[in-house]
Amino acid sequence: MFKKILIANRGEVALRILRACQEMGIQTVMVYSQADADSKPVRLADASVCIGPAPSKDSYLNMQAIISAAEVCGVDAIHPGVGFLAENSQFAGMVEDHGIAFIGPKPEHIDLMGDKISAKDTVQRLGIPVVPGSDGEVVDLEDAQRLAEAIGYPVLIKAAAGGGGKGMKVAQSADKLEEAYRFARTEAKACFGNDQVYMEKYLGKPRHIEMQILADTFGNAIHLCERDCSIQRNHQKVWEEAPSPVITDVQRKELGEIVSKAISTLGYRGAGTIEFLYENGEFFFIEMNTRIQVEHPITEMITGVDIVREQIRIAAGEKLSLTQDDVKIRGHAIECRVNAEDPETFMPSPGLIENYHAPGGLGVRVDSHIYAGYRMPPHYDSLAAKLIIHADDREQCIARVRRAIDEYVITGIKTLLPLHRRLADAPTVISGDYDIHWLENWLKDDGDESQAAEDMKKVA
Ligand code: MV4
Repeated sequence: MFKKILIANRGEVALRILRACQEMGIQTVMVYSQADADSKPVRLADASVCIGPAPSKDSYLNMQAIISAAEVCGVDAIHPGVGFLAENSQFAGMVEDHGIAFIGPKPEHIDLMGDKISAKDTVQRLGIPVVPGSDGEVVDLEDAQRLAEAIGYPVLIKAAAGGGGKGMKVAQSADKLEEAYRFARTEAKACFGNDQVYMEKYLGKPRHIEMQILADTFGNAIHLCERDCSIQRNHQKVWEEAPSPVITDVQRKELGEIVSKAISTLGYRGAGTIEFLYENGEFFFIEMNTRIQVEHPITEMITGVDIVREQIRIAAGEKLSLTQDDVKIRGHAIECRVNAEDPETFMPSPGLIENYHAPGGLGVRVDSHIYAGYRMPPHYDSLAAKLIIHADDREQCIARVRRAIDEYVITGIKTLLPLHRRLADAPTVISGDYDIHWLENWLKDDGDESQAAEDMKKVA
């Protein structure tokens, strides 16, 4: 097992990884930017190294600085966390070239899944259901027109190097195809330097269901059930839950078996998340994330599995701590992302946190690096805390969400807590009958459920 791990990340996820290391008796080295000198993970780490000024490109994305810190501190492994370099195969390769273990997948699997065309082609060959669409790249407008006729409108043009909604454009009918095709290619080129696009049937009212997997280097692969991440805006998840309120045990078992078998056949290593759209009882693969996810704690709460601990064990060449038969769902979990943002405008709200009192009690977990006196920096994402609630069933879970939010005190900055408190009272959230567009429609109607419900019927 590793003796010392460098955590190449910041904020709540750095703290999360640090906690797993400390419980495993592993020393921690925290790298940080000048803007994070006073951060909680830096204070709690066994050692810390300033790797540069605030801008991410000069610090958390500075591969040479991170690897130099790893060399100087003599670490055995690097955990990349979420975002930054977590899905950068060049970094993963550089780390391993320096004889340091990368706590994550093999570089070639990061590349394979980073390109959405190769990802889709790979998982389809492995038996995972995908959205009907082009067989690979759409090479020109003529190709697009022919494929769209075959698939049937509406169609979605997507960037191969895309993700998170960038380089995506819907064409509702043939006369809109050229504009959509050119827009997607232009945006893909601008955002990713790669204008390759592919086409899929556009699903109008899907849910976003993702399955957590873990695979060790002995061919063992298990799934830790699904998460429903449909409550989102502008491709930013807001409220996530596990298990999904609409997936049955039979569906869960069936999809889980397909996914676990595929991941084992692939020879994948580590934690991963397979993303699906779910509509009319069917699952359609859209993407695979080759890293741990922000929302992993809700899976930990319903299964009792410490996913970060398993990541570290797998990277150290140990077997998974559990088999698929050991995976049982107990109760229900919900995560509210407490972003430092204005709950009306969603504008970032950095600054000094004056008062901070986290809720507690049975089934209440707060994953956060903030504290009274901490200054939320403006340089990075706005995630200040994750309020993770667990209870015996969904109804009690939502009731506990309400109680925990009523108890949560954060002053000095604005946060999304008021939004989450309204979501916990929204009939559609309580019924669980939402899709990926519901939140944006609900916000447009200023949280007026009746109007949003009418809107949903219109798009059906
Ligand atoms: C789709 C789709 C509908 N039909 N693909 C958004 C970014 C990337 N994760 C894929 N996305 C979508 N792909 C087809 N064929 C709708 C979306 C989508 C979405 C997906 C999941 C969660 C939130 C979303 C928000 C907008 C659009």
